Amino acid sequence: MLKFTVITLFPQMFASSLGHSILKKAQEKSLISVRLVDLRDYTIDRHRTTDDSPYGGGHGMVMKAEPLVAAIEEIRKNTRTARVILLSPKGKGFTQKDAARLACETEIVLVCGRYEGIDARIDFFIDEELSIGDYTLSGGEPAATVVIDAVSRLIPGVLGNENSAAEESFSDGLLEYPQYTRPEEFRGMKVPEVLLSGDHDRIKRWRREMSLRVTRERRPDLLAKASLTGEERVRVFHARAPVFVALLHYPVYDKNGQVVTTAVTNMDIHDIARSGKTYGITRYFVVTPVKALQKLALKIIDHWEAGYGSRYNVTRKEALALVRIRDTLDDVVIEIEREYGEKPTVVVTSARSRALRTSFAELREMLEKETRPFLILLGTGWGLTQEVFSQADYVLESIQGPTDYNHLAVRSAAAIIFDRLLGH
Ligand code: 9D3
Repeated sequence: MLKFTVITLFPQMFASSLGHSILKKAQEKSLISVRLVDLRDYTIDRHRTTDDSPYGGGHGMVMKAEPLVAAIEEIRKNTRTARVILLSPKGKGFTQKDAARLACETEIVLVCGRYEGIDARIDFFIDEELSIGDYTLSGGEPAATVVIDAVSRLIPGVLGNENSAAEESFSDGLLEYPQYTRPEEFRGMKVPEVLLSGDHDRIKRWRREMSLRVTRERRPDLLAKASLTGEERVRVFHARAPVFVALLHYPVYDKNGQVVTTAVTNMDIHDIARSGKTYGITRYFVVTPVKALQKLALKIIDHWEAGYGSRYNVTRKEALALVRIRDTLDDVVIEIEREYGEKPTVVVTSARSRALRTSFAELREMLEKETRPFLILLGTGWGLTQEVFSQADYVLESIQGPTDYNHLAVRSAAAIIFDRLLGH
């Protein structure tokens, strides 16, 4: 039996929530009890006041400490083990973990505040302070109701089926899979075929998959803490479009608008590889038709991959493993298509602002929703040529700082683009 005692100015507010359904049954079965203590009964003055104006001035009223402490001490006299909890907007956020912890107590005292706050000296008479979320309530009563409900459900016998609580959301840290009941078709919407299949193994896998997807979509913060298998962890984080990057050294413009081949640089290879590795880029193509420059690029990579550098700096080796040197953009597109069975969606970037740009947010959303491969093209020199632009499916908006100086190194632009499209 878990005893709740609620100290409140409005005991009537609890009648409805405690008088129905699960909490009503839990009390009838003596699995929990709820005693409502009217704070007004612990006032000491003729007017039975519970609030007063704040020292130091300011609007609103402050809840007096004396009646609250009188009520708490009276309760503590009878039960030394009672855990006294103040519901307050500045408390620690109440979670399922707290509910599980509190379900092991024998007596919980919930103190509900009203007005703009409570005299700070109450702190010495309470064990902990809980909030139920980042929004403003009119008082602690709805929060106390929430705590009683969430805690009671975890007490053995309160729910009809012992497993229902465990099966629900948050138990394994994931959101719930979608549920359906009769009819099989409603307003043209059919129940997923798998649920009618009778194949319980398949149903279980489908539900797990849907839980993972909905959690990734709506509460990616939960995934980090959820209990996933290693395989699930990999799958759920790759259930997005694979993103390829190509750094084009040809065809690009020089500063006079001539189509040229630029030189391959050590730093562009290294730095974009490291940013790419950090943001989960699938592969980084360095495109140049010049054999001598290809050789140079390979030498740089080989030094860090297999040569002395591989022992000197292991993390750099991991990043450089993403790099491939290719002759032309067409070779890159064909290679991705061969591997993924689908032509990549080509996205070009440019420092110049133009009409009809796809925003970072739009592309980010596409990358999250889709599974077809994307190829992001980065230009060297004075930018990608018109010919490359005409091959593209999307033109990404340019990066704009607060000044009119706009001369980012391509590796800096790459890092910013990766963060905007793929950063947490
Ligand atoms: C001056 C700023 N306000 C804090 C946000 C004052 C204030 C507003 C509302 C002080 C107390 C309240 C009443 N709220 C609660 O007692 C409360 C609460 C909440 O407002 N949000 C989330 N959880 C809780 S638990 C208790």
